[in-house]
Amino acid sequence: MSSLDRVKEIAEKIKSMEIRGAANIGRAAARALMYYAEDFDGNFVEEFMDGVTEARKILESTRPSAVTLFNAIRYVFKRMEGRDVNSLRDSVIKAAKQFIENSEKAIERIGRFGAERIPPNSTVMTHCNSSAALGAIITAHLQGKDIEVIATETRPWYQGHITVKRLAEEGIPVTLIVDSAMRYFMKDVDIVMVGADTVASNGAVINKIGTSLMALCAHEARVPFIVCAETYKFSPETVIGKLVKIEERDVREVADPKEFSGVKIRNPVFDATPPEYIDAIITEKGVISPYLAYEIIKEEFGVSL
Ligand code: RI2
Repeated sequence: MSSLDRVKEIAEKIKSMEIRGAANIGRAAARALMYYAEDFDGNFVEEFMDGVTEARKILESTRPSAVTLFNAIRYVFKRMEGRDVNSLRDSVIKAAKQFIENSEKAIERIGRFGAERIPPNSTVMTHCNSSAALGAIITAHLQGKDIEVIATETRPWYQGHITVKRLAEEGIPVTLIVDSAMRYFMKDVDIVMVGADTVASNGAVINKIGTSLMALCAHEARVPFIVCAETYKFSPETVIGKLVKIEERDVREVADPKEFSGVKIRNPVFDATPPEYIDAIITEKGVISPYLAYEIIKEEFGVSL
């Protein structure tokens, strides 16, 4: 067995979306590095470093828009230290565990802060399947706020199905709608709560395709549009001008090209919501205006220009 086997296995699952959801992807990347360190049975520092660099490359090539993946790896690499294999191994395992623990705590805090924003007897709309946004909705429900949820199915992967099943399990009244019905139902909604894959330094939020449309509908109807995002969703690269790559996945996720000869099919899976349509971003460090994204990036990652 090679020390990269479990890394490759996790990378494959991230690529095929068996492991999905931005937070989950970040934790999986940290776990993969931990497995690499655990499985490494060589004696040479150089060999360990070559392997961990290869692991990084494999993981980073899976989903280009998932900043959590890059930030999780960055977190572990920053804390990797030692002059021998044993200390390197221990530091990687420790950092990966820390990242996973911080991520779980962040979701719990966002749940608490987010629940404060959900009024009693209200209807919340959500898109896709975000553990951070669901945390807030479920916490509000557990606080006895008597809420209901309208959730989009979220083509082409139908992650909305996971959302509605989860909410129904919690005993929250929930309605499943097609994505294009979001404006039709916006008139019944008190607050929109979604997650984020990436937050850029100008406060734009990159999330599942259709999110920016939901923000536009909410804006038109004067419904608050709230994003739940841990600080490791913020992208340091955007400070130096890099644009967040919008992942375009296999078109067969949308339709079988063989049935549509002469037709071009496209499948972008994320879109960018500009900050002017976002009322607040709920992070584990508190509720902020999207225009404070740069400050969060500076504090979390340090900015060297
Ligand atoms: P949490 C998902 O991406 C969705 O876009 C969701 O809104 C976002 O990650 C955040 O999810 P995908 O992996 O981190 O389904 O809040 O493409 O769970």
